[in-house]
Amino acid sequence: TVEPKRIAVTGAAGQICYSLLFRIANGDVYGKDTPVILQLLDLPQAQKAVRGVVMELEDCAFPLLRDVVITDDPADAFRDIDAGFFVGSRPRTAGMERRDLLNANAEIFRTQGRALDAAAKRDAKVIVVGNPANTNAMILAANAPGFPTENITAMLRLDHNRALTQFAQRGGVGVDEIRKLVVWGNHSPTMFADWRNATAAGKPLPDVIGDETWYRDTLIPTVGKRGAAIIEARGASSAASAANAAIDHMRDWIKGSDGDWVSMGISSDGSYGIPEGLMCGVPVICANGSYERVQGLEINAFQQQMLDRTVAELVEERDAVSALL
Ligand code: NAX
Repeated sequence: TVEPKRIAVTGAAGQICYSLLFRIANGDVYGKDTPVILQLLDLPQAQKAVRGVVMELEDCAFPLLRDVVITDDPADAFRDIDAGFFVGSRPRTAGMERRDLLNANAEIFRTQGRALDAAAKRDAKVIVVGNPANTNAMILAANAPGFPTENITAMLRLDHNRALTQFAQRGGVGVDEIRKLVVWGNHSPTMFADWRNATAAGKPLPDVIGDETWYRDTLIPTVGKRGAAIIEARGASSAASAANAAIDHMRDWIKGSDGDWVSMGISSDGSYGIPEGLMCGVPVICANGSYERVQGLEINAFQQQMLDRTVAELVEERDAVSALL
């Protein structure tokens, strides 16, 4: 018998979790042989709504779902976890400045970092989805000094998946034929979808598409503004696709990425001139339950310019919350 995995999910009453929890309970992260226990965190005023979602989880009769914990206490939510999906965060409300938003979230992730440090297994894998995801992940790591920083990551995978489909449609290839794509930087419109090393069915992707102007002037901004386009069309922000990206990120980290690159926000070691400690999207290869940053890529002037822009934004965010680091 396989021991159940304990998985904390924050923001459990929210719209991303309305998709995410069902995917986890279905075995989409750890696989169909591994039972799971969900440990759900949300604010006190959202507890009733979480109980409603749990009723629906029960009504799915998922064979792998062994137990569900519902709590508003981070220490209870993170106790002995193997994995944590940090989805909950403070949304921007009318009249709120960017700095206020950064600070409100920094407070949340400071508290949760301390609870993670006190309660989680040291080898737990953490993904931060709640925005500003990269900076929230950095605060979480800074406030969990006894927890390995490499086990805390930020989600760039939705941007990565968005770029994959845009390239595949333009190139007339399958999404699964594209490899070695990366989205660098911040999960924000400054992120940089980089095709330089990518291949489609074994051929260089830039040659397959053969239109540098389209890449620079259409692809990059389309991916950067995709979140806004979805809000405009749907009247609500990306939810099922965000949940799917979080599942992809964690499944690949646990099971491996089969030699392919995936984009993950990880704590910078200074590679590519990215200041140490920033949680920045970079290319990684996942194998044996961990990830390795792809090293030694040659960066041309255009890539450098795009990287500089998104890294500058991460530095700005870090400076805005520096008191909580
Ligand atoms: P919702 O507003 O539907 O849900 C958020 C939930 O978090 C609510 O139930 C709220 O009560 C809870 N929450 C707030 N503060 C909390 C705290 N301190 N502890 C525990 N729970 C708390 O948002 P949803 O659409 O689910 O999005 C969640 C977050 O993901 C947002 O910050 C959003 O911006 C972010 N996203 C990040 C993406 C990424 O690629 N990194 C893409 C999708 C999404 O926009």
